[in-house]
Amino acid sequence: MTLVDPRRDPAAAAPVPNGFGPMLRKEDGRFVRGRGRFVDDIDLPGMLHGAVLRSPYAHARIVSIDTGGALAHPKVRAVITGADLERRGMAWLPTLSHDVAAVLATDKVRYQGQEIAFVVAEDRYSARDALALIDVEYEPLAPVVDARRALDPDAPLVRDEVPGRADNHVFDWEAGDAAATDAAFAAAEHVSTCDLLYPRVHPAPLETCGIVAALDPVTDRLVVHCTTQAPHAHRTLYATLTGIPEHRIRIVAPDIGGGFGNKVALYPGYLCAVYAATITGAPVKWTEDRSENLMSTSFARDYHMHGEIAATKDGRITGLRVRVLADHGAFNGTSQPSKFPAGFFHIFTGSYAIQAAHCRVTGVYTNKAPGGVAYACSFRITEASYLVERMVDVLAFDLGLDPAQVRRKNLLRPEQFPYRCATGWVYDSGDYPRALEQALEMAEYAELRAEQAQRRAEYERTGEGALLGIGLSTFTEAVGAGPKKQMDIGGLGMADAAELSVHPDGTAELRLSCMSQGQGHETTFAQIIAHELGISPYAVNVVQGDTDRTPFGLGTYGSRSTPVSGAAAATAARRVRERAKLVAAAMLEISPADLEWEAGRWQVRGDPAAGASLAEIARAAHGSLELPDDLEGQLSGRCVYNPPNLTFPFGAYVCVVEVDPGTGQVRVRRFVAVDDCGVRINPTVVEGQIHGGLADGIGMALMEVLAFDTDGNHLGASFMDYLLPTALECPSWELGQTVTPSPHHPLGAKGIGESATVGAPAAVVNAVLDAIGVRHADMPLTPAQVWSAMRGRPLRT
Ligand code: MCN
Ligand code: CUM
Repeated sequence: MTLVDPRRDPAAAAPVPNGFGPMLRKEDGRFVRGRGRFVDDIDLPGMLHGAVLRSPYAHARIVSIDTGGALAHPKVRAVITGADLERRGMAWLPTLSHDVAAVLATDKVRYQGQEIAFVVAEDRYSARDALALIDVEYEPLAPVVDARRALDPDAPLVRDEVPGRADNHVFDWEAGDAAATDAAFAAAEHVSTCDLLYPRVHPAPLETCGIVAALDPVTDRLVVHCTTQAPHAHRTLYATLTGIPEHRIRIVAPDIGGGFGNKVALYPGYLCAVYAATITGAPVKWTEDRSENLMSTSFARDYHMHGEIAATKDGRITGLRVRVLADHGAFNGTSQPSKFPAGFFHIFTGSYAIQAAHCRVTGVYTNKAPGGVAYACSFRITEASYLVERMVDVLAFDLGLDPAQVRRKNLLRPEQFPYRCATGWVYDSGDYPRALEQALEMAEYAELRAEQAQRRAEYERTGEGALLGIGLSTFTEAVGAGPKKQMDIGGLGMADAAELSVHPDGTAELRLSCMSQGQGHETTFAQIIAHELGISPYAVNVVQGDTDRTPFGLGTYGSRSTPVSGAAAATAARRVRERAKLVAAAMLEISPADLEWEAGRWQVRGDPAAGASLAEIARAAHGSLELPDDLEGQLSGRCVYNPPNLTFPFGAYVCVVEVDPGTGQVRVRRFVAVDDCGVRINPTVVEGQIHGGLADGIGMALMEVLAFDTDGNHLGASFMDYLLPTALECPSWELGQTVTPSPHHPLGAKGIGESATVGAPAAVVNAVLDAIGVRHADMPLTPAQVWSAMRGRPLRT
């Protein structure tokens, strides 16, 4: 693969053919030189520093808070408590999921790490020191930690501030046809059931969350530099929550060091910094440390699932039924489209033709941090995909069939697309059998099975050697929310705008509402414009992350940037191209109908030598050329794109593991991943996204978990305890691809940012359980878990 080198003179750089293709990321020039500019790099004159006092208890009544000691600290400028916020009506604020959440605790604390007070000092060290000088008297209460106990009649009440509330129930929600599904199960030849936990995990971006809030004394505006995946949505939320009108708020997201969903929500620390800036009149910076990030910001998953799968004796699936208990923590603060309390979980029939399906989800409060959905989840499709991919393997186990055969028998066929699944999603396009066969071929599946049998026989004979396991996952994703009629976040419809201006010299500026956190938008979105206008991607400057400079849109999560903002950018470019045609016609004194577009220029049909390049047209459009009355000068276009449907990327994964039966240690020997995200704009970036997601999959399957003890103490508040996968745990990925364009996306592209995180965990788990011949054991499959499972006693978190 040849790569275009960004260090070369942009003007000299050969445009990638068609704009699309592998090229090094433009943004990496500054990142590899350490010249990225992140929120914590921002230093404003007179800036103060905030620190948050957090609860040591999971559940306790606050008897009193004495801030006197902290206020006496010579460098402390202010100490804010819940009582201060309460006077301004800001102690409790609405969440995106129809609940309220405490900004600073007033009555009691509901999870360990909950925010109680905010100290503002002249430097970060003094702010932190002063936390120890605040005296809080607590009356500890029994916590509810296990979601399975949350609805017991004697369970401690998490949300007793709500008058009349008698239990920890948040919501009940269902999808699919219960009666038809019951009938399918009643008539089934075979039924397999399994209880599965998708444990609580954390996105854990390298850069933690942070903010610098400042009131500009000259313009009287609130300027917020913040780690946000959704700058415009945050602007609307700040306006709603603070009462400052939206035109007086500017949100700037500089470089972001990983989001993974963690930077979608508004956190108490942000609001405290904004409040502190208003009362002190000085800019206030607040940057979390690692423990704060792991303890208090958006966790992910925490779904207890009871799955039932009905089938014929030869493995044709006839029904799927799921009952979910969802642990939402102390406040229902999930960031997701507001009409979907369980996100997009109801795509749980996955890649299979299962028309009798029903799921019921019950949300409960516990004494744990709020949040939910975040971590490359596509709004709970991770949980759904894990469920169905695991259930298919359980079915194969129970029937004594090969998991590849069961998948072959049940995958949707290409001629079934567009396919309406049992819960109403309309899959846009796909060829699932092709992806599966390609993955099995790359993995040399038959040979692997033979090696597995040989190794098992050897182990049984000698008690020595590693066991081999082969795990499959054939998953379907759904990314690119809207359409806005069905999907909104906090009442904001999920559409995105893009604006494109071509400068007089023919280079261009693209202004986007989405916000890269490492996905390479500065490169790939420039490639989209290059593709549409026939100019070099180096000639396109991509502007993002500043609400004063970019059009409104809902931001980057749910892998929606390419499906939504990408479509907006392509459409804006096509509008520019059409405008350029009219200008060219005026230049050439010819009818527009006689012009054709070829490689970045409008030329006369039948006389290709006569024509004008985009740069010549741009110059003319900004110049003194006489244009028709109805044609504005200059060369720009914009688009607000409301997607007609989501895009449905998919893939087939094969994971090969070796398990040491003596220690339970797992080594991932190979990982074959065939992904289909439709047309690939930049294959190198796409592969990078897949690599990252596959590593996530290994992390969740083998080591990541936010665990709690029975008192609600958080047991994973550092990277010593919350384990992330490194290159050491990852094999050299073997990637394949198929290309099934999305029929409704202007470029035929589908999102890819979360596919591997969604699809990989099941493949790894299926492989480990296949190696040890165990029907089911919950993630993470640590050595202790594997060892116990092999002895018939899998651990339960
Ligand atoms: N792309 C492409 N061709 C396609 C699809 C995508 O070239 N057919 C490119 C895109 O243009 C973009 C990248 O691949 O540069 C990812 O695109 P997309 O699938 O649209 O996803 P988003 O840009 O919306 O990214 C969001 C997604 C999410 S939701 C999480 S979570 C996640 C992920 O991206 N967080 C990440 N990948 C991440 N990667 C990094 N480095 N850091 C994060 O925080
Ligand atoms: Cu759900 S994590 Mo991503 O959608 O930012």
